[in-house]
Amino acid sequence: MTRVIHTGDTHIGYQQYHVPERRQDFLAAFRTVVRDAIDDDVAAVVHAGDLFHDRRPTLSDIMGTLDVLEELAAADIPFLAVVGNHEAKRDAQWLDLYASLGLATRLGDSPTVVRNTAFYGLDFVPRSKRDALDYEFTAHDADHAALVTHGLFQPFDHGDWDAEEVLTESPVDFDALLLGDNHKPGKQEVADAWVTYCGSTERASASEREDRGYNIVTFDGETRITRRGLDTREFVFVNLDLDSGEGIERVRSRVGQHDLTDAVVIVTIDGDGDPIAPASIEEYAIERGALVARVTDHRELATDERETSISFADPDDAVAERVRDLGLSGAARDIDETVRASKVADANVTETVESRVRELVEESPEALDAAGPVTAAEDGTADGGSAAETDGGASAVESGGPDANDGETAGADGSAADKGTSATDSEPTSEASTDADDDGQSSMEEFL
Ligand SMILES: [Mn+2]
Repeated sequence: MTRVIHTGDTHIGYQQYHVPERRQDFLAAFRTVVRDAIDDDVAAVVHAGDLFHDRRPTLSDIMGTLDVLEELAAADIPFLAVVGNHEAKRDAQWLDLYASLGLATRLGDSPTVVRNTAFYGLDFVPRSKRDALDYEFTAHDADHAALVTHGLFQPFDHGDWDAEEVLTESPVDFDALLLGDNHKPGKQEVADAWVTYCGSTERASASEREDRGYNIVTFDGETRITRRGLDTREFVFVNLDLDSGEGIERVRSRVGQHDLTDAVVIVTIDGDGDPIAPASIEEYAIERGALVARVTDHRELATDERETSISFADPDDAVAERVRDLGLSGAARDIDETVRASKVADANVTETVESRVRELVEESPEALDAAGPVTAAEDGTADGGSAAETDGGASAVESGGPDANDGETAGADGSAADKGTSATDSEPTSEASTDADDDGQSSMEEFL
C-alpha cells in the first residue's frame, strides 16, 4: 500500500493584489500541506508543478520553500515533483537546486519507486512540442504506477492535451495521472486509469471560488482518491445586481453584512443604478478590516465618464488607457496585451503571441510592417529555429511579463511585436491559426 499527498499549483512568490500578506499565504499553504503529510505519515508528497509562481522567485521565496522542504525531509518523506509552466527556466530548474540538496526528486522517464508504486514525471510541454513526444518511460516492477505531469488535459474543461493519448501511447500501464495546471480540482476515469487534478492550494485568481485543498491518493490493489480541504485566506465574494435608483448605500449594506476581517473582498456590480466610485467601496471594506478589496463594475463600459473613474481605481486599466493613448496600431496593442497581461502564464506567452501574430498576418498582411519576414520563412525553415525562438520569446517575457503590472509598459510598442514576428518567422505551419482562439486569454484566465 502506498498513500501519498498529491498537491500542486502552489504558486509560491505570487504577491497577489500587490500585498505582501498574500505572498506569505502561498508559502503558508505549502507549509500546511507538508505538515499534514508529516502528521499523516504519508509515503511521499507528490507535486504536479508550479511550486513557484514564476521563473524568478526571490531569495526569500527560495529560502522559505527550502525551510518547508527541510521539514519534510527531516520526517523522511520524499518530495517527488515535476516542473510547471510558470516556473520553467531554460536549462536547470529550481527543482534541481532542491534535488541537489537531497530535498526533492525530479521525476522523469525512469521510475522512482516508493513502497509498491512507481512514480514517473513529465514536465510541462509547450503545445508546439507535444507532437514530438514519444512517452518513452522505462519499465518498473512495482505493483502500481503513476505519471505526474502539468498541463490542461482533456477530458477536463479547457483541455488541449489528451489524457487518453498519453495513457494509451505510454509503454507503462499507469494506474493514475496526477496532474497540475488546472487550478480546479477534479477526477475522471480514462482508459482504466484515474486522471485527477489536485487544485491550487491558495486562490491564484478570484475565479477560484471553491474551497482549496489537495488529494490523498492510495495505491492498494485499486487506486483511491480522496480530498482534504485547506484553511486558506478568507475570500468574501459579493455579487450585486442593482436596480435603478440603487447606489452606493445598497452596495455598502451588502458588503457590510459580511465579516471582512483580514479577508480579500471581491465585489462585482451588475444591473442598473447610480454610478459608484469603486475606490469608495474599497475604502469602506478596508475600514472594516479587509486585507484587500476589489470592485468590478460591469456597468462601467456604458459611459466614458465611468471608464475614467475606474482607471484610477485599477492600475491595470490605467496602464491600458495609457497604452491606448500611445496611438499604437491595433495589432501592436493586441500583442502588448498578450505580453503584458498577467493572465497569460509566463511560459505560454511565446505561443500565444505567435498565434496572434500569425492570425493577424493572415487576416491582413498590411497589419504589421514586418510581414516581410513571414513570407520569407515560408520556404521551409520550420523546425530549425524553434528552440531559439522559444528563448527569444522568453526574453520578451522577462522584459515585459508578469511583473509588468508594476507599471512598466516600455517595450510594448515595438519590441513585443518584434519578438512575435520573429517567432512567426520560425514556424510557418498552417494549422496553428485555427488554434489561435483556443489559446486566447479568456480560456487561460482560470489557470494562472
Ligand atoms: Mn498553476
